[in-house]
Amino acid sequence: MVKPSKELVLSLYRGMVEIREFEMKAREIFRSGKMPGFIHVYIGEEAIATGICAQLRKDDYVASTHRGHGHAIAKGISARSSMAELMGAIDGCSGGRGGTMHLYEPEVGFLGSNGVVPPGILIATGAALSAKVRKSDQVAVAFFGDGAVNNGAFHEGLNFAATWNLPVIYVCENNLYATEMPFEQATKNTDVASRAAAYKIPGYQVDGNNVLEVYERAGEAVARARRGEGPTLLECRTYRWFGHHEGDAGTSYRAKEEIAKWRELDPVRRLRDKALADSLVTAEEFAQVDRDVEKVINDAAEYALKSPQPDVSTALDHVFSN
Ligand SMILES: Cc1ncc(C[n+]2csc(CCOP(=O)(O)OP(=O)(O)O)c2C)c(N)n1
Ligand SMILES: [Mg+2]
Repeated sequence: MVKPSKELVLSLYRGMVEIREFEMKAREIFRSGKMPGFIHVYIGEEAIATGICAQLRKDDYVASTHRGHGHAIAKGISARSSMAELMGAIDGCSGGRGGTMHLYEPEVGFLGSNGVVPPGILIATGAALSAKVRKSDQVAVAFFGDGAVNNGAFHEGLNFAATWNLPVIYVCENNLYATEMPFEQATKNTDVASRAAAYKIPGYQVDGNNVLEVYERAGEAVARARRGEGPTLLECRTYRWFGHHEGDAGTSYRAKEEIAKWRELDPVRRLRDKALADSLVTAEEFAQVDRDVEKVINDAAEYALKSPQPDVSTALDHVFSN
């Protein structure tokens, strides 16, 4: 791997810490009973959204999943409007009408978190087709879990994009479980990257808890897509620290030793420890980022908790075309 600059390390660190602190705060608010619906947090997987989105332009596209807060923040939706949306409040990025699984902000290329499991694959494929037709030089990224790869949308999306050389990067966040279902019980071929061969496109397995590795692989895939050479499949191996959603402890179907092993591979701590050991960044510089992010997240929570719910009289707004 190429030696990263100090600026890059600090920027990736900040990106991951912002997602982690956002999710910690969201859990806290959810547990206080103030947040409607239910949420799926991304803690443990921050390196993937951060490393991939750091290679994207603002006008590139991202289609996301039910576990989408990290993707949204990494693509540029502010912590304020993301948290307000989780609260169903009017200052949320979808005006409070979507909530956690419908974060949406086309101005930053974010084509939505998604309550249904695989369609983000097809949404990103469509966005990539549009970019190709318009010759806009944009690329699209689909994030999806291991739970999506045995669904028809995976085959349809990858086959179509490969055939048309579309500028799209398929990012499988393989955290080894789809709700309580271990991936090895859901499929015989657990090597997701190897499936790229079926479509004659490049496929790589990536350490999804190593942000520098994700960043580097994403850079190659994005460059390839922009050159018009077509899609890439990246399988990022990772693990969610907590339950599938808030309320699921995540311990009845996963061994405590397995959870502990993956926590040792904490992507935030790994980046920090490596940069400190290489004397690239000082502890004080990391601490400054931590303090800055804490302010941003506390401010976002305060903002979201103060933001009003939409008025009942507006219930039919955005439903019918005028
Ligand atoms: C079509 C469809 N089937 C089932 C569900 C219920 N469901 C929500 S998340 C999920 C598992 C997703 O697992 P994975 O894709 O691995 O993502 P992860 O939660 O591990 O990040 C399921 C089955 C759904 N939302 N949509
Ligand atoms: Mg999964």
